[in-house]
Amino acid sequence: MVIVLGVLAAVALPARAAGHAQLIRTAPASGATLTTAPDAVQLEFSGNVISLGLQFQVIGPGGLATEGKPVVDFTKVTQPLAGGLVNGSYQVNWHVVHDDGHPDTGSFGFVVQVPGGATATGSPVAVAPIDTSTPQPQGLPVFWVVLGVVVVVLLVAVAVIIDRRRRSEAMGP
Ligand SMILES: [Cu+2]
Repeated sequence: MVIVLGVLAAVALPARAAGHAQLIRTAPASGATLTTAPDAVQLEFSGNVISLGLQFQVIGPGGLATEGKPVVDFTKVTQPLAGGLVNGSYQVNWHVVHDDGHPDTGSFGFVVQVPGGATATGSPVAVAPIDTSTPQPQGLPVFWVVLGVVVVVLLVAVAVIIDRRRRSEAMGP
């Protein structure tokens, strides 16, 4: 039994290390036609997603349909939608970062077709594409560098003063 488990682990571990978590499910499903307007879009991955670098766009006939920020719950990311979505095609563009630090991006579409539902009025709203570049750590602000130098200079000055006092006390009568 132990040997069997060991062999299984040896086979399974490299396969797991080879790639990060995959998207395993979306709600609504890709290509779905819904007769009830959804109140959220949810992605489910095979591994955890971190709360950093999350970007969601849900673009419908009336422009952006998202409301509020996406929420991460371990392997699931939920993006709330505005109420009363009009009928038409919606495109979801997403960008997440897996817990191994790798970014992941994708898109899918669904159709809202509520019987007797409203349609968009006016011309479609242009939406800029999401920024899928990996967030880079920002450079150290000058303020903190200057503060660091000042602190070091003060510490050295204090050390010198203490050292002089000790020496003068030692040389005293
Ligand atoms: Cu990865």
